Amino acid sequence: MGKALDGVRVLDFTHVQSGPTCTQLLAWFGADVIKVERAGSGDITREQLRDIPDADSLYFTMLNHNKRSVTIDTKNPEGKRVLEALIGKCDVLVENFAPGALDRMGFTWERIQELNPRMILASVKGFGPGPYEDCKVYENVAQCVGGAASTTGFDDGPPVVTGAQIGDSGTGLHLALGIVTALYQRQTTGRGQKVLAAMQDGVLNLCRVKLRDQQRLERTGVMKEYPQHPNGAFGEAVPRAGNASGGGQPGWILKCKGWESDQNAYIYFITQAPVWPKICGLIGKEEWVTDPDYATPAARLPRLKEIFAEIERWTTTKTKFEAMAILNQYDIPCGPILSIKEIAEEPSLRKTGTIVEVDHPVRGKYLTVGNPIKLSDSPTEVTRSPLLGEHTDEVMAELGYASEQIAQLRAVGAI
Ligand code: CAO
Repeated sequence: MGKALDGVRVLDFTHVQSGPTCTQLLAWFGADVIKVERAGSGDITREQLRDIPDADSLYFTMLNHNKRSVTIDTKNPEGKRVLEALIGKCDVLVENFAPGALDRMGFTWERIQELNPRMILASVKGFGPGPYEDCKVYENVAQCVGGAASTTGFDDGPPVVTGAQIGDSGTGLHLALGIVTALYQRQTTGRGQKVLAAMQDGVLNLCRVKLRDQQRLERTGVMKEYPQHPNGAFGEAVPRAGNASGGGQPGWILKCKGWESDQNAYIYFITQAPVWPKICGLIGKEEWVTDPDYATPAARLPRLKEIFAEIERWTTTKTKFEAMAILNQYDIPCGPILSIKEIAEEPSLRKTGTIVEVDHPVRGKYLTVGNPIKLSDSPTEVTRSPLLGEHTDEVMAELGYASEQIAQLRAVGAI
């Protein structure tokens, strides 16, 4: 079966996490992704957080599946010529260098357009145009400047970053959508264009509901579903909401059987209004169905702490999986806190290809997260990440270089 992006050639100048997640997605959808790396060292993540000496790290392998690797010294004049040939042949150039690095290599947008007017130039940067546009940015910086850290954690503690890589992988996803959209528009215009996904913007997009709450707070001075209500105080900015639900249905994380020794023996419990009578029945509080202090969502809001404490008395008598099974019988929305170990071992995720075992010639078998986006007519087969420069000769031959020329370029350090 063909793939959705068959025939699309991507010149992949990405490194670390944000850019590589984007190009890995494009590769999973069928694009030919040619990753350009520096000879000898390559993407810095090849050697970061290594668990096996001399093997590409899991950090690298898990972000660079289904790609080809070529080594080119982009500062060498001969190397630049090879790059020019590649730019002429490719549809998309993706990069996440520090601001200005591509220009310093000599590949300004104007030069790229001269070489290939159909080229789509896609970039991840830390910030969009403005006072911080020249700054380098990593994941947690993006979480801090995009609104996530100030709104994560508990009211009485410091800001907290999340383990979800919303700055890197989140921005990679945004960029991938920008690229396929630009490819679509190119079908009618015949022209390429620049696509920019700034990490601050990507994180803020994912924190959209917090900007909603900022404006609600400014208008009314209170947000009744937040834990600060009714006993705490609200300041000028959206506060950290602990584990409160982001939407109109109050929720909280509650202890389950075994919580004393297992730090993941918890469940997220949502007191969805339509199933309130079922919740009351389950926890033995039938009187709350009709008691005016508890009968309506508005009446319950100032009493959420007490309500969740009562529900927790029930959840602590069950394991998180027992609680999940019972609650689902009553259509009560909930979610056990799954450890990464439990997720890695979950058979249904293996079956759908969301968790995949991959074999690598140096490191052997390892687990990775497969393509989370499933297309019925473009299934994803995850193949291992390339060794450094594994495809240099192959790609050079495709560009029309003879083997003697390739050897010569290698001798002068251009590839
Ligand atoms: N041959 C020769 N030189 C190469 C090369 C190659 N194949 N590939 C890269 N280089 C050079 C670049 O030209 C650049 O040189 P100059 O600074 O002299 O122009 C140099 O390598 C370093 O590039 P960099 O500044 O992008 O890398 P860094 O390690 O200093 O910074 C990062 C890393 C991520 C902070 C920065 O790239 C950045 O801010 N990127 C944008 C935001 C981003 O994507 N952040 C997320 C990263 S994942 O957490």
